[in-house]
Amino acid sequence: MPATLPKTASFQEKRRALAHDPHRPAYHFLPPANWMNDPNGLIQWQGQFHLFYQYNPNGPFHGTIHWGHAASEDLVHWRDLPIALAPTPGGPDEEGCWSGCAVNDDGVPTLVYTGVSPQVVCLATGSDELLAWTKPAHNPVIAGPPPELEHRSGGHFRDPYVWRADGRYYMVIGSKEEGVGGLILLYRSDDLVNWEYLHPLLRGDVNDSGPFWTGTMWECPNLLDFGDRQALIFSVQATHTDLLYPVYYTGRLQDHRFTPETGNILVHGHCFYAPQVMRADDGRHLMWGWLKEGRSPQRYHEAGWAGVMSAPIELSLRPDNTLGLAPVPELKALRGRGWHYEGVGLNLGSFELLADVQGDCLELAAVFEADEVAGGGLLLRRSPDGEEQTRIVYQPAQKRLVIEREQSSLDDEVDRQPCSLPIDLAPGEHLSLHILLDRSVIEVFANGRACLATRVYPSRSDSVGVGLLARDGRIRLKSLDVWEMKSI
Ligand code: DQQ
Repeated sequence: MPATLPKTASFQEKRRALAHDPHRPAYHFLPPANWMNDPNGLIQWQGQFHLFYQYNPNGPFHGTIHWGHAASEDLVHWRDLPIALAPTPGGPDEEGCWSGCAVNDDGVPTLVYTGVSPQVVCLATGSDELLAWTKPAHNPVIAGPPPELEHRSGGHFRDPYVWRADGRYYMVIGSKEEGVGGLILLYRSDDLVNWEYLHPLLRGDVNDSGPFWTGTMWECPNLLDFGDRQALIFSVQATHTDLLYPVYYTGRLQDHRFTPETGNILVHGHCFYAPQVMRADDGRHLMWGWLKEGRSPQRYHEAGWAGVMSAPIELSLRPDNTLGLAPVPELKALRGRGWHYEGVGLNLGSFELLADVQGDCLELAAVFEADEVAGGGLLLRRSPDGEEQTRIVYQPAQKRLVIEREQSSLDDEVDRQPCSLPIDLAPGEHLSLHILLDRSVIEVFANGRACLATRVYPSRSDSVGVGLLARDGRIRLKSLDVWEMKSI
């Protein structure tokens, strides 16, 4: 935040002060200023969507964690609301109000969250409009891990996620068994206050590396109900500073036991983390995640803000029991000027810039012909001379989509490692990419079943070109649509 702006500045003043930052996303939600991490407490209340988030009002770094709050009628435009939770001196959340969820407890809005330190479960009940929150005197409602884990979890016990079934409350919470792996613990309650520990719902194995490593500690669990199948989603830590990725398992939850059938990394790219999923009134499973910074702490201190929320993503259960992901259709409301192309082809070793299309806030939908996407793809954020550019390239031999970032920025304080998404196309299947570009944010949805997210920080103001690239073979686009996206 510019040094001239006092801490007491209003949300609006803070937003205005940062509005000209070329890296600051324009149509993804982020706080007025300072630090943000996980989405929390997602709930639809009296028709409005409420999004809470891990927030530090004291600067762009993880510390003094509060719950920021915003609301939306359409999932697209958000209104800042007063901070919902702040640490209470002398209370069980004195060192931070960490992640948790929101529950409609027979008409009483209730936040179930992590107090630190040590990590415990706390409650807060809300006023009718969700604007004022009261912490009951009986906090914490769970004072720590179950006795069997007391000396084996290293105190890792956080991020309660609550749902109702058979007239009772159930809760999953993230933990670990040191040297063994991550844990999701299951609890039950009738009143959100008195909790009975049941057993681990899922256990990780730190020594098992395939098909993906599930790390040493599991946080931010979610339980999704798709009828005859359920899904567990959680985020995987390697160490407390190395946050890997969110993963999911689908399977069956029966008699309080979960039998996983299939699993995968939910969003690739090491940028999207700690997602939370809510059930909207219309039945959709809606997910937001934290998009971490890909630049040095020094850079985000200078910028005055760090962290941004992903686009709202709808999750679905596919016929093969994997999860499908797609940005919600409500985002179409932000589309401005658009361009449509059909049957564009490009020969080996060439690239072509789209003459009329430029921008750093765009939505793109590209459908590549099945057999003709060899080593080709799209160019984004390209400067006219190509000095800066970001390439989204499909590599058929490796069966993966790569975002090449080594030329994304001239600034050596930013991460320029490539990031990739495994995607295996069936014979004859087109490669269909749905891309959201929002200044420093890139989210790519591939064939409705896989997602790759990353951050780029071009340093040149003219790095706004868009183009096509055919590197190792010929490419042919069945169609390409590009829209300018409006700011929210
Ligand atoms: N972030 C929160 C924790 C959670 C972690 C702290 C995940 O509750 O485990 O800000 O990013």
